This record gives sequence, structure tokens and C-alpha cells, in this order.
Amino acid sequence: MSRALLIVDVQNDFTEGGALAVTGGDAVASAVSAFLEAHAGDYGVIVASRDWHDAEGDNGGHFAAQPDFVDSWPVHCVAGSDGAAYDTLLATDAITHHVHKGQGEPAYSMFEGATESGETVGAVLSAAGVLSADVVGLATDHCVRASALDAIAHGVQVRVFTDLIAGVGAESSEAALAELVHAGAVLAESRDA
Ligand code: VGL
Repeated sequence: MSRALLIVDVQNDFTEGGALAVTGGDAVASAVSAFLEAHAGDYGVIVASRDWHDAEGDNGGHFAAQPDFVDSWPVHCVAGSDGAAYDTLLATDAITHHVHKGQGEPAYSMFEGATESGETVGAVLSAAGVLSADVVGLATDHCVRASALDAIAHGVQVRVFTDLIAGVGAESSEAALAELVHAGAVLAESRDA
């Protein structure tokens, strides 16, 4: 029985100065690093995802010249680019599994991606006997939402640390958190960890 920390898309393109910057992204990166310094040892696995889109094509309609910022977006997190790298403020030493997602597809959830050895996040959690997971990262209303919903669907008890997330829109982030609570997630603060 163990606990997982799921760190969603803390990447340069989603933090201040990035192609699809989320306000508060840098603060989340720093706060997750501080949290890891104190709490990495509490977790059996620490899984971090990176959006890793193809440079060619529109990644299943995910990239658009005139994005609506709901279902389509400016070009971001192209595989291997600076924008796709973990934010420079994120301490990555304690991460046990690095997941890439979104090659040719939107893939909001880290459960749609795979580790460097080709495992899904679901397989990683099952193999480690994970029954509960804490979810942090970017963005609340998109990839955090989708990843947390998939964790619940995988049968894991989910806490979302509300001080370690940031969203694209205020209203859509509120709605995402309400949806997560309805689905069974607990909203907590990292100091309660
Ligand atoms: C994300 C918008 C587009 C995210 C990814 O990581 O939340 N948001 N692609």
C-alpha cells in the first residue's frame, strides 16, 4: 500500500514567459519543489508528466492558428523544445517516473501518456500498490482536472493540493475543482500532507 504524488505539466511553456503561460505557474513550480524537499519520502512513487507534442501537424486539433483557449491552443510544449522542459524552478531529483504525453493528440491526462520504459501511469500505480494519490501542477482546469479524474477512475483516492495548482481561467478552475469533489476528490492544502 503506498501513496503517489502526481506532478502534472510543470513545464516552461505553462509558466510565466511561456507560450501558454498560466498566471502563478512559477509560484507553483517553486512551491512544489519546497514540498518535495520536505515530503518526497512520504511517497512510494512520484510521477511527473510533460506535454510532448509533435512539431508537425496540429496534434489532433490541439494546436490552432486562432485558438479558442478551451479546445484549441497556440503551439506549446513541442517535444524536445525549451518550452517542453520542466520549469527551471522545479526540483526534479525526487521524481521516480517521467511521463511524456500528447504526441499527435491532445492528451490532457497523464494517464494517456507513457514512461520512458513505455508503462502507462495506471500500470505504474498498480505495480506500486498505490491506493491514494496527491495531485499538483498545471493547469487546474485542463491537465490537472483530467489527470485527477483518471486517477479516481483508476480506483485511487485523490487529494488535490489547492496551494500547488494554478489554472488558465478562474471560473473554469472553480468548475473543475467542483467537478473533482463530486467525483470523489478531497481538496486539501499541502501543509495538511
Ligand atoms: C494544458 C492547455 C493545453 C495543461 C495543456 O497542461 O493543462 N492546458 N494543453
